[in-house]
Amino acid sequence: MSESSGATPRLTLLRGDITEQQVDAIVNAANSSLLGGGGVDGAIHRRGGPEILEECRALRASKYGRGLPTGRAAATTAGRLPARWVIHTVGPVFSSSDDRSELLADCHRNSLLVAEELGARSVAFPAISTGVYRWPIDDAAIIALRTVSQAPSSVAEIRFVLFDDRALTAFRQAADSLGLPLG
Ligand code: AR6
Repeated sequence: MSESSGATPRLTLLRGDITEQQVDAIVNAANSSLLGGGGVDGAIHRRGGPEILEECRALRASKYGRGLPTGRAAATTAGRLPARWVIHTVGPVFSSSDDRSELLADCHRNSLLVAEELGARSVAFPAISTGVYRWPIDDAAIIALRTVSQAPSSVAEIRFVLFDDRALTAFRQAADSLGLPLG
């Protein structure tokens, strides 16, 4: 059995600001342009400084000329942030008529794959798609936690950083209903 398929990452939930996290990699809820936006994306670029945008532009000029597709993930430096890397992923916009849950799950799976390629041991996620993209927080929490708990990973700690009490409560309840132990 490979090292990565044997380990179970420690799962933690906390209320806070993802830009302040002392982890190897933080995940950004970006958009396909990779050129910044509001919400967590805006905060990461603002606090991380121009180096992040420079690397995003380089990704657009090379591998992702048409933008980063929804559900995919790509890494840059974290600039001035305490983390070493930012893993940018593009969540789906919520739709009540079209089930895009697999795309939201892909964001989590692909971000963890990129983290593994980087050699990151600790990764912090925001609640992807639950802001501007309007995904209901209770459902997003179930998808996020179920996906990371099922993805084989050599990452030692997966941390969800929730911006408000409502989101923290939703993630705690989701962990409880999925029977996931929290570290
Ligand atoms: N730390 C942790 N969580 C945060 C922070 C922060 N500093 N700031 C906001 N949140 P959103 P989306 C929470 O809108 O829904 C951007 O313009 C927020 O409360 O950032 O995936 C991008 O460029 C919410 O729960 O991302 C895209 O265009 C969660 O982060 C679009 O928004 C996600 O909210 C992506 O929309």
